[in-house]
Amino acid sequence: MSLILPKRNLSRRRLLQLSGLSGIGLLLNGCGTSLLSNSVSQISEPLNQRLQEMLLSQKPVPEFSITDIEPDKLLVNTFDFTPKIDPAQFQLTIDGEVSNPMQLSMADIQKLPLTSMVIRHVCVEGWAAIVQWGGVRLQDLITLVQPKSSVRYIYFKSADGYYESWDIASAMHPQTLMAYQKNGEPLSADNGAPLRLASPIKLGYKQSKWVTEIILVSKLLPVKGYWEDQGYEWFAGL
Ligand SMILES: Nc1nc2c(c(=O)[nH]1)N[C@H]1C(S)=C(S)[C@@H](COP(=O)(O)O)O[C@H]1N2
Ligand SMILES: [Mo]
Repeated sequence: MSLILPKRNLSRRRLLQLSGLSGIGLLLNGCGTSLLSNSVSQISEPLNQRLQEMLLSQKPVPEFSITDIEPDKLLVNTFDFTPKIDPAQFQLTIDGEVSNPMQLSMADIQKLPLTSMVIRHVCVEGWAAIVQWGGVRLQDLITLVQPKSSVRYIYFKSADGYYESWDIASAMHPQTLMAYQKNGEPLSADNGAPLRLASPIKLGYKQSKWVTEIILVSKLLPVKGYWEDQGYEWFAGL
């Protein structure tokens, strides 16, 4: 029963309404002191044209059904330690080459539309698992911060020191989520709570757990990712 989540398939038009001034104002009522609501008054522009066009060209990957979930197959794969994060104190910072840098609490994030998907997680070490992830679309968070048209890449910093970089098109994909639920339950600390990346289009090592900061940039740095900097492939598409 807890596996069945409401699935909100918002049309693009509806999402733009939500991202617009009036929609966000309604959506975020009641979080008057957060930085998100302070900056919503500045959100009046649509997404830049490059990213808008990118969204139109993206096709979703077929999903599995709830009954396909393999609860025991997702192995915890943590290379250093599991950071202890108090979800009430947690703030996600989104900055870089953007017009509207933001800090969002979990309460702010959970007011945005919830997307749930059942996909296969594939680890390069030779195991895979069908998992349900629930969370906010990364494209919605990116839209909120208003990226400059120069943006091509996105960095993710994690509380355990892990770091990753992605191409912006993969980050804008409709099934790339910042997840806070796994298999219909709140995400556990081991699986990346309070917030982690989840996407059917990238290998497991691209899917950072315990993400604390998202940085939008025009150029890749010499430092690309925890595993990539040890020789693993950077794009790591599935
Ligand atoms: N911050 C952080 N994110 C991470 C890792 C990690 O060690 N630290 N391991 C990666 C790898 S290799 C995989 S397969 C998945 C595993 O996710 P899980 O532990 O929730 O199964 O997390 C990825 N994200
Ligand atoms: Mo992995």
